[in-house]
Amino acid sequence: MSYTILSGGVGGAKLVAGFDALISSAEVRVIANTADDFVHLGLNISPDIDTLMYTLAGIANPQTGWGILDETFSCMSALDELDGATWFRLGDKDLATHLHRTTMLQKGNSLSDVTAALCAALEVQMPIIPMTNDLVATRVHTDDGVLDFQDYFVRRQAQPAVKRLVYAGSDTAAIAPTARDALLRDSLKAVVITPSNPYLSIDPILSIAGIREALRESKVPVIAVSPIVGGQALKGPTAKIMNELGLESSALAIAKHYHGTIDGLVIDTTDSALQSSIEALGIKVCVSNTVMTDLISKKDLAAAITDFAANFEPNA
Ligand code: FO1
Repeated sequence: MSYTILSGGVGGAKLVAGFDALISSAEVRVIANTADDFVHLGLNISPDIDTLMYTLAGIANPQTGWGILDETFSCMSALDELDGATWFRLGDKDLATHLHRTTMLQKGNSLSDVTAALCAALEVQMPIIPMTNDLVATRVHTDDGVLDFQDYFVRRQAQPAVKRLVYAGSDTAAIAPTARDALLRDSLKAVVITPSNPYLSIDPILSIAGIREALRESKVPVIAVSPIVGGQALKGPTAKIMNELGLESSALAIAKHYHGTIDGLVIDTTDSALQSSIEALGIKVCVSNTVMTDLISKKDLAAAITDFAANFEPNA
């Protein structure tokens, strides 16, 4: 039995680590959001791919969730001396990833092939697959103008109020071939949507027509994990964005957001009172602990999802 996971951001990588601890890597594939990617200091940077790669390689910085453990920032310090751009913190080892990815892309390799090569070098077993090999970029329409994603998320610390999100390029971007394979594998048991920020990390993946088509073609349940627990996001600006978009920040609002795409939703025990309202939408509910504080809780959540998928009977 295999699982294909849609993931973006730090929260998503935590659940992927739980699946990695629970199931052999051959049985799990991850489709990563690439709409956070940008060219910075002349380098092609793919943050959500790198967070997954470093997490699965066991070298991710556990405090931030991004970048590499025990990193040095000599290049950033020297760049600062030169009045270069240091707002996006790139560690010396992390820079090697961006330098090598940029070189391989400039030689004409696809992002999928580059990612596979980097994962092989870091001995990451679980396939990490970009949602597309084409350029898609999240642009954040705020009350302070239209911002590129990292400008909004990092430089502006996600402070400007979000009015609209546009995934530029998604209307023509093709699903990566290996991403399509991962969604249509014979052995597939379920597609899992991680508790990433739906607006910033998951919707860009779902904005690719080929992804939506493959999800429709695949006959397996699509199960999401709510990123909102007790009305709050565990990390990042999910609740803030929901409020700015005029939505209540609740697991029920998450169910409504994914309605039509998902068959099941995993909600935290804190939100068990919402179960019947969510089931009324025709979405099956699994109530579990969804707060991942250590490897055990990540693995337990992955186990709760595989049990949910195994006993899945779509709502009558
Ligand atoms: N996030 C920050 O808040 N500050 C940073 O300086 C920063 C640097 C960085 C470098 C490499 C990388 O792969 C990710 C980095 N991130 C940083 C996180 C990144 O903005 C987010 O992980 C995703 O783009 C959104 O999930």
